[in-house]
Amino acid sequence: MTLASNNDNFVSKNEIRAQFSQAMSAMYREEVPAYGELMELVADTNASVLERDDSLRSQLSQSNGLDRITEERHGAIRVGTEKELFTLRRLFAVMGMEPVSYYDLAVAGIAVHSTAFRPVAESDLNVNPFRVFTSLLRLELIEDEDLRAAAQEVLDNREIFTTAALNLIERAEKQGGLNGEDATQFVTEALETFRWHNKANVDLSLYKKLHDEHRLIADIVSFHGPHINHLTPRTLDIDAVQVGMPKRGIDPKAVIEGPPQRDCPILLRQTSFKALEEKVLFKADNELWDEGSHTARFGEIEQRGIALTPKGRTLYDTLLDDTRARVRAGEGTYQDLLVESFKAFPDTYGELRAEGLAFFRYSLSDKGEEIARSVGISGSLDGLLEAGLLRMDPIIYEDFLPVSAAGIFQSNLGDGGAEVVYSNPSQQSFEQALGAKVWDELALYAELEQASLKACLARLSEKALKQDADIAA
Ligand code: OOG
Ligand code: NI
Repeated sequence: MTLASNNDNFVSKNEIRAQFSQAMSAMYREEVPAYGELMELVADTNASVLERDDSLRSQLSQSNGLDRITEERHGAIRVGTEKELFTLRRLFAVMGMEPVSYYDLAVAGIAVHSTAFRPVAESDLNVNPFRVFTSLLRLELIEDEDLRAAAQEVLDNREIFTTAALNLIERAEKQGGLNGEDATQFVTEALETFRWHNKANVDLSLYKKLHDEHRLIADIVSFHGPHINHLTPRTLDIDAVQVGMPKRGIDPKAVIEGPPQRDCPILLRQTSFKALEEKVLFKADNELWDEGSHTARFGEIEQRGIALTPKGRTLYDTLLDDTRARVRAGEGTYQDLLVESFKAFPDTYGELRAEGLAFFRYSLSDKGEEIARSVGISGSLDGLLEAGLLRMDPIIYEDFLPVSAAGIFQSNLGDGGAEVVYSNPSQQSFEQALGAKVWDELALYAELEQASLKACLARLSEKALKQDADIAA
């Protein structure tokens, strides 16, 4: 199949991304059958939620979300070198995915820092929201000098991109896009970078040393490329899917990460099934292979809620910290204490707005449309909302939560992994490797809110201003 192209003869980036995310999904379903099973469970759950919840259906169609339900998903990869990250940025740019936000996953006790490549504009997110959470290994945080050198050598000698992919990236950059044939080939070639390899790039002894240092370091260094380690469909009822997993023979992690269940969902809740142990062949002498195994790949689900302002995010972080401190103090179960702590987080959209805790998209209500057409009006946001002229819908959080990611990491490292929490952010060195600055996600949400409000105010006041001008004339 050749992708349709626009007037410049270039296929739109959104279209390339949609094709890529579909190809990735098909590949992963084949590689990890439990993921296919999870996708079916999620589709069934979403369908029954939409059947019983008319207001959610209306809200989703208002914010163009209805078509996105089954498409909504992210994936995650981990790379070993600055050069790999730099080229990945260029590869994702061909599909309209840009680095948003900086995450220091040292909070998970892991020597990586990360960003998420995703569409930035709301209209592009609406076409296809696919994101790839991308982590860069920080080899400098490994203390053992010999091990660090051995890992560096393996990484320096691998090429994670096909030659054709590299050529097509360059062509896309030079031309400003790809034609149908090139775009189709690009998707095929780009996919190769994320494929699973059951033959390792190292011998068993180096693998074991890397693994002893940290399982994720072994995962990053030992293979030919950054295999996709999970994909994540969106669910409308994460609690139902969590309960439904064991019934389908899927083994979920113990708790759902993020905020508790609420009337007005905030940020991001996520859970996963535990990573599978897979057979791997390790390099041995005389072109022979040693048999071993590696545990890395899993499936995850996410449920997204409203994006929080800095004030809202601070409250979220504080309540989460409180919960964790109380669990450590033995005051109760994580789940109970989480629910209790979060009683302090307002749970109506009215309060969330009035207290400046969350971001909203404004549009004219039917009454507002009527007024705009007939007389026009101006007024404050509060006044216009009170008069029922504006409608407000949540702006959905499109990014990630490092503490939640840490929870997902931990559950996939096997039980008994000690909780190491330290922080060692270095956004500047990350951006230097990336060859670009990351977008500030909070600024993006604030801009979206302001733009929606401005558009409403302009429409409402158009007639009123015109009448004022007519009177003056
Ligand atoms: C990244 C984990 C982050 C999420 O959903 O928070 C992530 C990884 O496992 O490499 O995907
Ligand atoms: Ni994830």
